[in-house]
Amino acid sequence: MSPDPADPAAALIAGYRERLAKALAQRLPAAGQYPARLHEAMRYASDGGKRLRPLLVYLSGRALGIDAHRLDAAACAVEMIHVYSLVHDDLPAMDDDALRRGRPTTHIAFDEATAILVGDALQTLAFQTLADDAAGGLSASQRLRMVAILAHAAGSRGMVGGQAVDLESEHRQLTLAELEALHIHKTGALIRACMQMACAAADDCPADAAQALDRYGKCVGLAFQIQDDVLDVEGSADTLGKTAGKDHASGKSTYPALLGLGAARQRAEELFAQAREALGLLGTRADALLAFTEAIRQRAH
Ligand code: GRG
Repeated sequence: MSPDPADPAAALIAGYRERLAKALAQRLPAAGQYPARLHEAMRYASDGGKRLRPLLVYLSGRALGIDAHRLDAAACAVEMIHVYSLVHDDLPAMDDDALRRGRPTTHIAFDEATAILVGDALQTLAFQTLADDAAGGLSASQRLRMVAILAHAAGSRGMVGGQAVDLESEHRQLTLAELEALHIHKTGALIRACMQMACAAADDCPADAAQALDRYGKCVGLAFQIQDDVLDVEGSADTLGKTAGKDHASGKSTYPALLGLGAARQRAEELFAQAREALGLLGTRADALLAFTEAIRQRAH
């Protein structure tokens, strides 16, 4: 998902990636700090990944003319919530996965109880990060707004709610509308929150720009999840296992299983096109966000 380094948007994105790595390293508890093992596990879990959500925060902020230092806390906070969700999702009580980001999952590398605590601690640290961010130069009401946006997106009316329905769906087949609602909550809500937090960092975000970014966020969030389902099927040797609306490996309903691979790809393409269209209103200021959207669209994993 790395754009061409000769391209100016790619250099900008690489710069934001580095910026995020530094900002995150500063905010995560230092190695060796009491309790050392938990903090080591938090750092382990937070390492790597595409950093899609923080990049969306920085690039949306750029499209609104906001200085990156005002966005550091939001970029870190959304990544902390995302990492916590992955750590918990990988637990035996949920997806029971042994590998994540090409390495043993946190509960395998450490232990199950530690992985639960890593998720808990990353979640609280996300909100502390937003609340404490005096260096970002945001007003208290802007920080409060970000806390509210992120809490709503991560909670039972957002990501956690989507996860709950996802778990229920192992026992019954979802309709397409139910699957779409699940994804809008489980994956889409946090992605949409990236754009909303960028808007909150603007001192005076024009309503039409906020609406355009929100529409963009909704489309990209859903497209990303459909694409994830498609990539899962394409990466699986046993594509025949995805029939009758369910992924036989996980028992869950997926887009390719419900619609067929071609129609699922087409649905993702439509949503990416709508996302691009939404950015039109922001003009050239959104060029880097547009380039990043294209890199997401073309990702292979
Ligand atoms: C356990 C509360 C709780 C929530 C879990 C998002 C989620 C909710 C679980 C992840 C399940 C999953 C693999 C969904 C597919 C789309 C997705 C969110 C993939 C992982 O995100 P990436 O690709 O991961 O951005 P990296 O590792 O690049 O950060």
